[in-house]
Amino acid sequence: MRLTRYFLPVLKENPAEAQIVSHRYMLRAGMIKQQAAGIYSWLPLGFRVLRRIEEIVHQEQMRAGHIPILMPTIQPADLWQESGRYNAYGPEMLRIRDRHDRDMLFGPTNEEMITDIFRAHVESYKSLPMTLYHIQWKFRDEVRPRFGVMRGREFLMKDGYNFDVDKEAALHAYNRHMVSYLRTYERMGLTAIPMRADSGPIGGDDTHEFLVLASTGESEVFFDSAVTELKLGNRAVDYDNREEVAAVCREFTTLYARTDETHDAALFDAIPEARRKVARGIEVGQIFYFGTKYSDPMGAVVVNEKGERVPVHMGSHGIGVSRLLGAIIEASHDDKGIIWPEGVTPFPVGIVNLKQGDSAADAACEGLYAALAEQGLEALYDDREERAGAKFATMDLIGLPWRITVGPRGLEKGVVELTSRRTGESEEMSPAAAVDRVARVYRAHA
Ligand code: P5A
Repeated sequence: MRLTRYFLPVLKENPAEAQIVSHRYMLRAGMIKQQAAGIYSWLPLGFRVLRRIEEIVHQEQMRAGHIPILMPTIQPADLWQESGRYNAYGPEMLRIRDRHDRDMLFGPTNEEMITDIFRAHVESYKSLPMTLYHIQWKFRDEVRPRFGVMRGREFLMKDGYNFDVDKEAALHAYNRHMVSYLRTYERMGLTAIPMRADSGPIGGDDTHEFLVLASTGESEVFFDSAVTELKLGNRAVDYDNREEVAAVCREFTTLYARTDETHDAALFDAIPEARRKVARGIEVGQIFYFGTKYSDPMGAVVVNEKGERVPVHMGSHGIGVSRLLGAIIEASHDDKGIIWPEGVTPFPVGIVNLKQGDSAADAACEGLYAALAEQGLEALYDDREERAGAKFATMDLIGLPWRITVGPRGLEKGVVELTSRRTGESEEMSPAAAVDRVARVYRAHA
């Protein structure tokens, strides 16, 4: 993408309404525009990151054997009356009446609708286990929408729902989600710690939230610092192997890690003092096992192996897809701007032409641009007639992990400069070597 042909409405000034760094940088980098409290348009740069995050979520869900679908944003109230949540949900639910005076709502979550789909089509345990998920906009009329996409009213969620014949099978689905979430967040460059939490309006006894530590986080968390060292890494996990999946979950949930809702001071005090941490965190996901809470009242039953009709066991599992942009920026930035992890960056690399219009510099940039494209890497080429300082400031603000700087002086020696946004370190090398280096970094992330 050439910057002169792109739409990147960068702001020079700090927007007054932004209280936290991610919100400030998302506005300044021209990623989002507020349309109403907690409701945003996604401008090209923000939309690219959102799509990257969705892609990783899809890949990891499908790797775990979960099936993508798409349910509507608008739901009929009847379904929620059946489950008993229509009145219980309160003012967070945006209630709508259509022209026929039918009560509708903008979905804050989809437990009822998915249960309705299931009961219409599935009759036997032979179709199980099954997990369906979608990535769809939700609306919650939050009392205090704030911090940009972090607590929106309209926000993008991945929500998945498992259907199993009994509790044991459903707990395997719960564990499978936990492992797939760990992998999902790691691919985004995040450490998200599963913490025992409270189930709130979704219901059920078993629930974990995934928290990214950040001083601006809305949740108070208590944990053993050793938990932050755990990594799933590239290990292969067989998602069908109950014991193997459960073992990974034990590894990640045995050390003390809880939100304030479930905090237990006595257990916490038993941790060696140097490892006892109280901090703040951003909730980027939550998983639930709630058994037959929805299948019972809504009549979602299957015939089990013994020929008995039993309500199906369910859980639901959510990732805050749009919130993740904010969480990643909170976890990865400096005073000049965002530092995107390679896994989610809007463009893998930026090209800065120090002297636009200089025939050697222009030709070298075009050459780099084409060579990167050949490697499957779409560079963002700053081809504006701007001062070098302004170009660097834009690149630093939007946070591409790698920058190739091209100028007439370097080209006389046959070199360009490759700079890491994270370390700030620069190295001179031939254009071909720079392309090769960047391509190698991204191959490692593929
Ligand atoms: C699980 C999937 C649920 O709704 N039902 C379907 C369950 N869980 S949840 O914890 O309430 O939400 C899942 C994740 O969505 C994100 N989230 C938000 N993101 C931005 N703005 C909001 N107002 C908002 N509310 C929830 C969180 O990441 C949460 O973990």
